[in-house]
Amino acid sequence: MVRAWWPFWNDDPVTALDTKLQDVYDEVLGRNPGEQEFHQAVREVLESLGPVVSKHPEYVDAAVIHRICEPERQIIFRVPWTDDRGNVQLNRGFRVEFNSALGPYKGGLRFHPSVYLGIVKFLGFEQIFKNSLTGMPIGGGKGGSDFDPKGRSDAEVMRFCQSFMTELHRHIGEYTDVPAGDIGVGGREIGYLFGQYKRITNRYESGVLTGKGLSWGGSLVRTEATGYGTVFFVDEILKTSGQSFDGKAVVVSGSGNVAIYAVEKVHQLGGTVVACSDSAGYIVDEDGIDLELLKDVKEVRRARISEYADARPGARYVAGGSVWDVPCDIALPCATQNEIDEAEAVALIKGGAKVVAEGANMPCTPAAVRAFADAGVVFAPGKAANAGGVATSALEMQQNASRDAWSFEHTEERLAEIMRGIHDRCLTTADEYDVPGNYVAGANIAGFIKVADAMIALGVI
Ligand code: NDP
Ligand code: 2IT
Repeated sequence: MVRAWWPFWNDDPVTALDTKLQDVYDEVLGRNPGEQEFHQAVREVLESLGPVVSKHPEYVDAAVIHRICEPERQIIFRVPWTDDRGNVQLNRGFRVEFNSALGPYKGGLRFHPSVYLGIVKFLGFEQIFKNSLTGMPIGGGKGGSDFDPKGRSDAEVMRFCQSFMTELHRHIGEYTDVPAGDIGVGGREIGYLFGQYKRITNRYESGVLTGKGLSWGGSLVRTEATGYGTVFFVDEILKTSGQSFDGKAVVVSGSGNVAIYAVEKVHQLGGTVVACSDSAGYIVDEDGIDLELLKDVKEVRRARISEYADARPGARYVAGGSVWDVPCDIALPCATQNEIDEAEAVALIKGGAKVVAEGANMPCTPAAVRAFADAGVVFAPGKAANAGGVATSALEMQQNASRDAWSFEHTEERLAEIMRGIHDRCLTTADEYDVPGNYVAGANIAGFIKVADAMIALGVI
C-alpha cells in the first residue's frame, strides 16, 4: 500500500545548494507553484550538480541549467468521451515536451487519476537525464491523463484513447515526439492510440509510438524491458562485490508491467521474489512468486493481487500495510513515486536489505535515500536502473526505421549491454567527481553533461 505523498523536505532541509543552483531552484519554485513532485525531481538533480558547475562555469553562464528546468512546450487539452451507458465523461490530457537536444521527445503516457501537470513535469524532467544515460538519440518528454482505466470496459478504454489521440496526433511524430506506455498504459492502450493516429493521418508511421504489438511494428523484449533492465542493473551492482542473485530474497512492489518482468528475471538469475503488491495490499509467498499465476491474475484477468493468494496455497494476503515490512536482501520498488519514505526505508534496513534499485520513477523520497546512504545500503536511482524500458523503445524505433525485426536473444543482449554501459558510466562519473560508488551523483552528472553540451552546441534556442 502506498501512502499519500507528504511535502517532507520543506520541514526537513537537505543538502544546501550552491548559490547559483539555489537561484535556479528558487525560480523553479516561483514559476511552478504547487507542483511538489516536479520541485522534488529538480532539487534531486541540482543537489548533484554543485561539483559540475564549479568545474564547468559555462553551464551557468549559458543558462543551461535554467533552460533545462523549463519545458520546451507544454500541451494541455480536453478529452471528452462517452461511457458504456451513454454518459459524456471528461478528462484532461497532457504532453510535456521537455527537452529535444539529443533527439525527438521520448517518454511514456500515464493514465491514472492522480495525474496533473506536476506529475507529468517530474516524469518528463527525469526522462531527459534517463534518456541521455541510455546513450541513444532521444530527448525527454512525458504525457498522460487523469483518466482511470480501472473498472472500464475495453470499449470505454478505446473511446477514451481515440479521443485522447484526436488531439495528441498533431503534436507527435517519428521525428518530433514519440510516446509509449507508463502506469495504466500498456499494449491494449498503445493499440487503440496507434489505430487512431493511423486513421487520422492516413500514415502507417510505426515510429510514432513504441510498445506496439509484435504484428504491427513492435519489438520483442519491449514488454519485459524495464523489469529485466532493472534486474540486469542490480546484477551489475552485485558483481562489483563478487556476488550474484543466487539465493537472494527479493521484494518487489507493484504487480504491473515493470514488477512482473522484474520478478521473471530475478527468478531466471537464481533469486527468489517473496512478496509483491498493488495499491490495495500485498502478498507474501515464501516459496517464491508463481509467475504464471501472477501473470494470469494481473495481465489476463486484470484482477486484484489478493486473488493471487486465494489461488495459491501457502501464500498470504495483507490488506493495506507496507510490503517493505517483509524482510529481504534486495528491494525493487516498481509501483509509483514516493512509495518509500523514511519509515519504510528504516523497515527495509531492519529487514536486512543491502541493495535498493528503483524500477519505478522516484519511488524513494529524499529522506529514504538518505537513510539508505547512512546505513550503507547501495541505492540505484530510477534514471539509471529503469532506463531499460526507454532504451528498448529506442531499439524499437531503430527496427521501425530500418523495417527490420530482431530476435529475442539479440534484443535482450542489446538491453543487457546498455544496462552494463549505464552502470559503468554512473560509477566512472562518480569516481571522476570524487563521490565513488554514488550512483545518484553518477547518474545525474553523466545524464546532465551530455544534454548540457548538446544544448550549448545548438545555441540559445
Ligand atoms: P502498471 O500500470 O503496469 O502497474 C503499476 C503498478 O503500481 C500496479 O501494481 C499499481 O497498483 C501500482 N500503483 C500505481 N500507482 C499507484 C499508486 N498511486 N499507489 C499505489 N500503487 C500504485 O505500470 P508500470 O509497471 O508500467 O509502471 C510502474 C512504475 O514504473 C511507474 O513509476 C512508471 O513510471 C515506471 N516505469 C515504467 C516503465 C515502463 O516501461 N512501463 C519504464 C520506466 C519506469 P494498482 O493496479 O492497484 O493501481
Ligand atoms: O518512464 C519511462 O521510462 C517509461 N515509461 C518508458 C518510456 C518509453 O518511451 O519507452
